[in-house]
Amino acid sequence: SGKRLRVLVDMDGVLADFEGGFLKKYRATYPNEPFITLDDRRGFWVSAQYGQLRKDLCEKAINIWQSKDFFMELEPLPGGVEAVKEMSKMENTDVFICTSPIMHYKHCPYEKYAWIDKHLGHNFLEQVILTRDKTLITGDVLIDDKPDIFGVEPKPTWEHILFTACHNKHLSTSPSQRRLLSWSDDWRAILDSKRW
Ligand code: UMP
Repeated sequence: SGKRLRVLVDMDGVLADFEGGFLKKYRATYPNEPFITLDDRRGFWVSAQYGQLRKDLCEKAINIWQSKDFFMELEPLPGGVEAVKEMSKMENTDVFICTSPIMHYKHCPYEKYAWIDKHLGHNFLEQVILTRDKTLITGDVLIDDKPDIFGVEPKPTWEHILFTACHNKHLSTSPSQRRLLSWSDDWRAILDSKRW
């Protein structure tokens, strides 16, 4: 006891179904273009894998998440909203949503706030951190589906818990890298392991 636990939770791929939302809108927008099933997704960058499929598909992919209503209409991933609500009610626990908006800022930052308002409630907007560099943010844990999180701070305070996603499930990670397989996995044990 004594010190409060600070939990940072990523949004895309952890709370909101970015991959599923992308594939659905990509296929609806470009019904005659090839696509990559979620099972065949490899690597964090969707645009890079589409660019490898065919050069011009990189730009077509980017166009999908730059469009109005893309971020707003993402479905919640199973159990995520419930888990975040539960951990925010725990004693000595502070939860923040730590998310990197795309640089095409017309819709994304607004829609991220609107999504959190809709699914977690207006008061939860106090807990939002928009940053392109998560290494600057101090916390005990960062639950994030991106395998490599780097920035200007070489020694971030948080332990990165890799949240399993279609693009990272086949990755062999170092033995020290802990994973959360889904929100059905034991996230409470991970939090408890970081308490004093
Ligand atoms: N993103 C891209 N290109 C991709 C895949 C995702 O720009 O190929 C964006 C969408 C999210 C952001 O807004 O990157 C990921 O942010 P974090 O999950 O790291 O917070």
